Amino acid sequence: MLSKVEVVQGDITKLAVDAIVNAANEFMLGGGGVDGAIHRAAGPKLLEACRVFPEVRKEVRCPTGDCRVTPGFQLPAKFVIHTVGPIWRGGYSGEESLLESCYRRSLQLSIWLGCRSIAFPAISCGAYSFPIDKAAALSVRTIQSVLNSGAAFEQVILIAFERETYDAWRHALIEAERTR
Ligand code: AR6
Repeated sequence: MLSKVEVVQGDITKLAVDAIVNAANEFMLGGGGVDGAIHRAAGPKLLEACRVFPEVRKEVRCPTGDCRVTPGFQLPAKFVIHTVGPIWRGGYSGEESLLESCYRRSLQLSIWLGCRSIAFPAISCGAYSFPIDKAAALSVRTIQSVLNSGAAFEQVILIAFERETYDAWRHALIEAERTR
C-alpha cells in the first residue's frame, strides 16, 4: 500500500491532483506559508468560498484537527481541503493526536468526495513549529492505516518545500516499509 505514497519536493499549488490539503488556521481566511501560496494561486474566489463556512465559535470556522473543503478555483487541483494543524507547545497538549486527526479526516473527506489522488504539505511544520521528524513518522503511519483499510487511492503525494522535510518523509517511508 505504501507504494502509492510518493515524496516529492516542490510547490503544492502546481499539482494536478484531485485534492490538495491546505495548512490553514482556525479562522480560515488565509495567512502566510502554504496557505498564502494556495490563496494566491487559486484566486479571490477561494477566500469568498472560505467565508461561507459559519463560525462554530468566535473566530473559528474550522477547529484544530478538523477540515473543510472548497473547490480549487484557478488551481490545477479540483478541491482544496483546508485543515488546521496544532501549534507545537512541547508535545504535552495533544499535538500528536490533533495532527493525526488532520491527516485522517482529510483522507476521509477526500474519499467521500471520490478523490483518487491527494497531496499533503507538512501540516504544522512551518509557522506552527511541529518537529518534522515526529510529523513525518506520524503522517506516514496515519496514511498507511487509511490505505490498509481499503481506501481506493491511486496516489498520495507528500510534498516537501524544503530539503529537510523531503529527507524526513523519505526516512519515515523507508522505516514504515522496513517495520511493516
Ligand atoms: N508548497 C508546499 N509546501 C509549502 C509551500 C508550498 N507552496 N509553502 C510553504 N510550504 P506553514 P503551519 C511548507 O507555515 O506550520 C499560515 O499562516 C512549509 O515550508 O505554511 O501549519 C496559516 O494561515 C512547511 O514545511 O503551515 C496558519 O496561520 C509547511 O508547508 C499557519 O501558517 C507548513 O508550513 C499554519 O502553520
